Amino acid sequence: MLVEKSIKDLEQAILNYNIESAKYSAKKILDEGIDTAAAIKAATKAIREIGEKFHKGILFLPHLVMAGDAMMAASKILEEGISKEKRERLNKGNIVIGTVQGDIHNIGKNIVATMLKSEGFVVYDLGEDVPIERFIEKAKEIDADIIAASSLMTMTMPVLKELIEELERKDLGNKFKVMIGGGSITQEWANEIGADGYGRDGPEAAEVAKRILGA
Ligand code: B12
Repeated sequence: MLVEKSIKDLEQAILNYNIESAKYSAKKILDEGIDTAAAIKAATKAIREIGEKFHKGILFLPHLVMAGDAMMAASKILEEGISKEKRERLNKGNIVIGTVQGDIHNIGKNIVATMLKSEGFVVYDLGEDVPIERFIEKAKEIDADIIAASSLMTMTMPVLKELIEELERKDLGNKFKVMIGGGSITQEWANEIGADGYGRDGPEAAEVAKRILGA
């Protein structure tokens, strides 16, 4: 079927680190009116495959970064396809997302942000190296439902704990739910620090956000 072909093409473009082809497939997906969430799920599968090969030493860092670039180029186009009107109609909740202070990894966080958007959340992306105060300020400003924080390094894991402690100190622990993820994060760590949710990847992050908000 035509629908499946465009999604497969996108998956293949990422596996081939081909930015132009990823963009082309993303545009086709929009033209054909295909569900962007399905497209992002497929792209995440491709990135995961690249990640696994990287872990096994079959692929190297440049491959991962190039695949990430192809994924991000496609995501940007897919995001444009989610119209403002659709976002407002769908709005399942407001989410502030960022990578914690001291950490500049953003590929995974960007994927999660795109997935959340395509599932109907309004997402405010604060970028990388985000101080705790900035997460909290923005969450207050936009009346967020969830603060989603990414941490890729063991060194920055404690920042997530500090974020939750700071929210409690400010008596905001019940106001903003906290969802965490990233390479160094586990469900055990989420339980230990009292996070409201943990997601292994983009699609799971969207499921967890829906569960947290009962959306
Ligand atoms: C790419 C990469 C880089 C790139 C980053 C490019 C970029 N724009 O992000 C560059 C080269 C810049 C880089 C730099 C560094 N890196 Co680096 N990097 C990686 C690498 C190879 C892949 C990360 C990645 O993008 N994975 C692919 C994405 C798709 O996966 P992901 O990030 O895990 O995200 C998914 C999930 O975790 C989840 N998720 C992510 N965030 C969130 C958030 C929420 C809320 C939820 C629910 C889910 C979720 O969903 C995502 C999508 O599926 C990892 C190794 C690895 N195997 O992870 C090392 C790694 C993370 N880096 C590491 C290190 C040490 C560094 C440096 C300090 C190196 C140095 N000495 O300079 C610097 C960091 C500087 C800093 N202050 O941050 C270490 C961390 C070790 C540790 N455990 O502490 C790792 C593990 C490598 C290693 N084995 O040593 N790095």
